[in-house]
Amino acid sequence: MFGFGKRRDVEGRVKDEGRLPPGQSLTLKFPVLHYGPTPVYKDLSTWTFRVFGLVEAEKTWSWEAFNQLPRRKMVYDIHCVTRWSKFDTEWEGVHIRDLIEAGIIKIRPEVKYVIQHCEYGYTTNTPLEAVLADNFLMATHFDGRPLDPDHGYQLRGLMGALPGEKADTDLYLWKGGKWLRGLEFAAEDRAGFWENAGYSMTANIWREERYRGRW
Ligand SMILES: Nc1nc2c(c(=O)[nH]1)N[C@H]1C(S)=C(S)[C@@H](COP(=O)(O)O)O[C@H]1N2
Ligand SMILES: [Mo]
Repeated sequence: MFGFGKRRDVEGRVKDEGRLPPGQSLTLKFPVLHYGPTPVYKDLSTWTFRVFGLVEAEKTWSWEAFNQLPRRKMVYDIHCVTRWSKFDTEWEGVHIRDLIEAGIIKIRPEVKYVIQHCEYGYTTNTPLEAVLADNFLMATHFDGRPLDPDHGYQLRGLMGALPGEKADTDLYLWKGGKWLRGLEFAAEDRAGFWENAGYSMTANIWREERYRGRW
């Protein structure tokens, strides 16, 4: 079939380019993966985004104020631990390093980890380097449009790999929390939702760090 042929062709190309991590295969779709229900936002006036933990001053933004923050467009290859990968995906949103460099957020020197806090108590833990690297974006838009509810509307953490650049900070997609409501800066690592269910704390896609322990 045409669809199948195209999938295989594109997979062959990204594989030749060294962009297909071990154990992954390409999808042209955009699967939806999460635990629990999708939040419905009826009233954006009650939505807040909060930065807390080891910061000089805790901060809270309204949706309106969040949209005034400096923004970026990024292109990522995204890799799900359940073995699908999607290439050259286009996102727009806010990057934490831009906020730090602009003095909008001041983190303490002892910070080593960032915990993303999402609706319904979903959390995921990431090393500070991955969040400060280009790999992590707090995304409001995918493919030029606001996120679909199932993909994280109205804000999601997005963890992806820069096309063609292998980095230690290339992590699996679950390290991006959908329906993101806050970031906690921490000195110690703390397992999040999927990490408590057995997923890897470190989640490097090139080393296939999928699950905790060795099995
Ligand atoms: N809030 C929340 N975010 C989440 C999850 C979840 O269960 N809850 N699952 C993660 C997992 S396991 C993956 S693979 C990606 C999937 O993102 P997608 O549904 O946009 O493809 O979201 C991640 N973010
Ligand atoms: Mo996942």
